[in-house]
Amino acid sequence: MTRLLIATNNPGKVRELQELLAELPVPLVRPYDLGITTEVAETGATYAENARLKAEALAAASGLIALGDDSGLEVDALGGAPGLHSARYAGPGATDADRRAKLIQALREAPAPRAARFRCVIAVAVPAASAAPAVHLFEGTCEGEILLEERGQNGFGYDPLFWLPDQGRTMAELPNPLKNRLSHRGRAVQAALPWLHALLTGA
Ligand code: ITT
Repeated sequence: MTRLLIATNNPGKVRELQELLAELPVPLVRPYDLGITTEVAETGATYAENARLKAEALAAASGLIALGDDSGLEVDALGGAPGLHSARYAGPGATDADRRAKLIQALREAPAPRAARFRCVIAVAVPAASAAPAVHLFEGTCEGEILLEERGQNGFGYDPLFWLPDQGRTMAELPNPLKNRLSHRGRAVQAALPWLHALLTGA
C-alpha cells in the first residue's frame, strides 16, 4: 500500500503534520520508522529550495512519496532574521529554549509591537521510475508579534514568544487544533490537502 513519508526530524513538526494529515487515506511514516537517518544539508537560498531538498532526499532514500517542511520566523526589527536560519539561530547543538533566549536578547531594545511572521513551505516529492521525482510546493504564512517573555506550554520552537493579536494569546497558548487551523504549517497543509487526496487516491 502507498505510504506517505513525513520528511522531518523535528518532533514538533512530526506531531503537527500527523494531526494535519490524519484525514489522508494512507498511513504516514517517519524516517525513524524506516531506519532512515539521512541528514539533509539545508543549502538552499529559499524555504522552497530547502523544503525541496528534504523531500527529494527522503523520497530517494525510501522510494516513497515524501513531504518536507521548511519553515522559519521573520522579525521585521531584525531585518527578517532569523528567517531561513531559524533552526541554526543559536548555533549547533542549541535547544528551542536557547533560540528563544537569543531572540529575546536581540529584541531587548526594540519597541513593541515587534511585527513578525512564521513562514512554511511544504514540498511533496513523488518518486518516478526513470526520472527525477516530481516536486510540488505549497506555502503558508502567519502574522504576529514577538513578546519578550514566554507564555504557554503548547507547540514548540518559537511558539511561546509568538503573539497572535486577534487571539489575545501566544501560539503556545492555543489548543493544538486551533494552532493547526491558524498556523503557517496549517495553512500550507490546507493548500496541499486537495492535491494530496487526488494524488493518493489516483483521482
Ligand atoms: P527538519 O529540517 O528536520 O524539518 P528543523 O527543526 O531543522 O527540522 P527547519 O530547518 O524548518 O526545521 O527550522 C525551522 C525553525 O523554526 C526551527 O527552529 C523551529 O523550531 C522553528 N519553527 C518552525 N515551525 C515552528 C512553529 O510552528 N512554531 C514555532 N517554531 C517553529
